[in-house]
Amino acid sequence: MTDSPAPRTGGQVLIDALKIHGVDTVFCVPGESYLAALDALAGAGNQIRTITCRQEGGAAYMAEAYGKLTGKPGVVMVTRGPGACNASVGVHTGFQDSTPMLVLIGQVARDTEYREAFQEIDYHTFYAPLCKWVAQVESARRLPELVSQAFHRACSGRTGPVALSLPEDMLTETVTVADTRAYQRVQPGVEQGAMDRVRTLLAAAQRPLVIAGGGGWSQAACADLRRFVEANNLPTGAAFRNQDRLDNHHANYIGPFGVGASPAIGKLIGEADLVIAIGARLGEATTQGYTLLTPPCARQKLVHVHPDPSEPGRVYQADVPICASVECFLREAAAMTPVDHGGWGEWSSRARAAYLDDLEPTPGLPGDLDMAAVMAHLRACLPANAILTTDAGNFSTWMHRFYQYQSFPSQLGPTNGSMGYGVPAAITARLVHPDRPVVGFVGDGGMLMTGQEIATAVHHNIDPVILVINNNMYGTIRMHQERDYPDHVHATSLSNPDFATWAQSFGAHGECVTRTEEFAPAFERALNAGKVAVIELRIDPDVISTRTTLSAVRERALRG
Ligand SMILES: Cc1ncc(C[n+]2csc(CCOP(=O)(O)OP(=O)(O)O)c2C)c(N)n1
Ligand SMILES: [Mg+2]
Repeated sequence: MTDSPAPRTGGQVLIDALKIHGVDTVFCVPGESYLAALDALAGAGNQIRTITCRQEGGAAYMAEAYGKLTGKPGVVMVTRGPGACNASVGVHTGFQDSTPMLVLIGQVARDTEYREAFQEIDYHTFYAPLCKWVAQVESARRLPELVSQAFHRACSGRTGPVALSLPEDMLTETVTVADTRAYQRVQPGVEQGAMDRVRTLLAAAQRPLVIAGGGGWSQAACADLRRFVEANNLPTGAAFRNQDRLDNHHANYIGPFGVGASPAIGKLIGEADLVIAIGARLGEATTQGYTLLTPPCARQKLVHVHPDPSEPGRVYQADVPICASVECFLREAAAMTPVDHGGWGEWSSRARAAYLDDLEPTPGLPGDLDMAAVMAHLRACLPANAILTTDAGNFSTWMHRFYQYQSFPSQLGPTNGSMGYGVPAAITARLVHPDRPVVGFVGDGGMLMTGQEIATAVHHNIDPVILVINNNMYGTIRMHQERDYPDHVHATSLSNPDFATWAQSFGAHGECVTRTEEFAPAFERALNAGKVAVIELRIDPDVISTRTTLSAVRERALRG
């Protein structure tokens, strides 16, 4: 903090503020609109590393993954108009995933605003539904205040992305201004009496069930979740792509909700008489299109804990709505006197048994490369702290169903189902945790959305392993097409490069696997390649998910 400040450019004030708020990494694609900030960033090299990316969508996904991994805002810097447009996909992902992010956008000079100047966009309007807050910094003198406010807003309550628009001439302006202190996270605590109401409902229940997920988690919150569900013997499921909140080997873990979930967990929630949702929004994917719980008044009693006061009660009227951060709620839940849970011992073990049954692969799926065997190998050989990232697509059902997450954070996925996430997230995971194995999963469709960020990994010596599950199609959409318009295939087939040689041309390690027995040695070589590695897994295109084939989907649809 500068007490008697010297004159600085806006760019310098901005980067000094980032340092004060603990930023150690910035993901960017450069633009002439924010050269002064880049110049200041160059001088901050010993405190802030700059990761130069190849497309702003990839850069924003990387920053989003940073937010998920660290709980601190991931920072992405992009240029005006086109840069901000490209970045928006990662900002939307951050919004739906409640991930703290700071988006810094170069903007046209102040004296040309509102003329539709070169690449000018009004970010208040454009980013409004994607961000918690958008501000344009009209004077360099206000940078310390507005950057501090941005960090505060990104990290308080329901965490999420915020954006600052930075006019080019504001960044070059020289000002004398004092810095602020570092931001502090402000979390809503649990209202007096709320835990008594939770305990009363729980004591009266016969078949309670917990759903854990959403933003604002930490290792401490995960440890408290474990204490709470253990002490009360509560079956605990994971919200969509939030499978790393409770060790999947724990006797109370009953599997994931969302895409690829087992029919058994759907039945269980149908039988439950009390649902305790901790941190999860209870969104469309987790609730299977709002069918597992019916809005606005679910049949089950509902305790809904969420850090945004407008959430418990928005879609579902909770019996006990609680506005609290998951950390605050779970601290109290872990300390709560356990209820007598003798009445639901059988319920709890039945729920766990259903999860363990679902780990058994579905028999009869065709092809020489068995993805269930690939997952069994990864489960056996990866350590508890390995991080798996995923793109969106049907291939991800293999990880959802068969991988067992054991530590937090170990799963990074876009709950908004945004393609292109898997590779950038894997790069960030390995950058933040160079000591932990990182495996990114992506389909052939998603790979060509942001796979060029392999060049970023090569450039910055970041070496995750990427598995490309290739079925030569936008398989998810093909599945829906066969279900709704059987035999009317349109716009879902793909022609792909040879992914191994494509990866090699970037300077990466590349291999192709077509048979089950080839996978283990190829994976070992990839882990030890000393550089980013891409393994293409050519699967039988008929295998459309962990449970069924395309031909079965089509035949069922044709039969009506
Ligand atoms: C950015 C984006 N564009 C389009 C979609 C719609 N979409 C969802 S899954 C999917 C196909 C994914 O194909 P691929 O990556 O090959 O995985 P597969 O389903 O074949 O396993 C598409 C196009 C999306 N979710 N995100
Ligand atoms: Mg595909």
